[in-house]
Amino acid sequence: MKRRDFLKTSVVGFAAPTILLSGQEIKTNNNNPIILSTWSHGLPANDAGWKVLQNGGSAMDAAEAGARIPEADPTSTSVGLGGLPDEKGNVTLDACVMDSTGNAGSVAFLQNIKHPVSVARKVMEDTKHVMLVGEGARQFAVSQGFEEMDLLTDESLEAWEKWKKKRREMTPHETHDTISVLVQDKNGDLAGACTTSGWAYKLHGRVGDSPIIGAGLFVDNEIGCAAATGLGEEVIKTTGSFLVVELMRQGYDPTAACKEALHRVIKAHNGNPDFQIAYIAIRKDGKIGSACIKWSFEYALARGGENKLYKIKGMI
Ligand code: SD4
Repeated sequence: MKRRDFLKTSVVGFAAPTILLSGQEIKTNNNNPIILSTWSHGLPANDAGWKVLQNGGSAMDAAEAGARIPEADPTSTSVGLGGLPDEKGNVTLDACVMDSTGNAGSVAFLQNIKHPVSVARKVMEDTKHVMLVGEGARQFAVSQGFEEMDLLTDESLEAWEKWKKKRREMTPHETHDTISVLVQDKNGDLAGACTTSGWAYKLHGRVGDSPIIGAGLFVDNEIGCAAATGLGEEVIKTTGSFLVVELMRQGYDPTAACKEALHRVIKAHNGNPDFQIAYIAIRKDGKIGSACIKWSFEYALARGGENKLYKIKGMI
């Protein structure tokens, strides 16, 4: 059976498809760029990324430009400026990028810098490392000319002060808004970016999945790319985005791959987890997919001159 026919017919539900050892037969989607982002702020992120693509920018340029939009938006309460702080009132940020060459950069537990995604890109391009954290990441950002600023807004300070009185544990689902941006440019190359302030009122020092390559984001230019939003601890434990890409390599279609990765989490929680995870994915041939555990999830898809929000239902 030809690979193309196999992809059309093979994957239904959670049945394991025949394992194909290489994704090299997946045809490349050329001249039909795609930007796929999490949540409704993915719409303005996609617009920004699209402009970059139109001006000849790469998939990586577009993913970074897209992620910077909610980072700079004070009303986006889980990303960058205005992101809800940890339990001590510190805004601590996680972000990563991965490009079509398999190169990656990441920052975690970064404070006082509005655009962690751009710092992550600097780590990728201007250092020999993949990941910088905390004070070291901040010092690196400053050395690269990033401006330091207080990321608490009047609103996020007020919300934190209100929370402090009761100290009720929030789940990432209650304060969701992590932005993950996946891009396929006109050459068919893939890249992604992911940025967040993470779990609102988390323990000081907590780092989620979003800066962890393979968890919050993974790109394999031969196969596809995937990214996560939701409860980072559970995404890390299942190496979620890497798993989605590997499942696509094995022949799962993008939505089936997202579902299978989530199915493992659901199974580990006796079929009824009380938290949300959602994945988005683009396969090299331009097919996109998404799935979420429960409730609903929205992704923004820009393709062929349109940029639209799609709502999907949870698996359970
Ligand atoms: C985290 N995955 O820090 C992030 C939170 C998130 O939508 O995605 N919220 O665990």
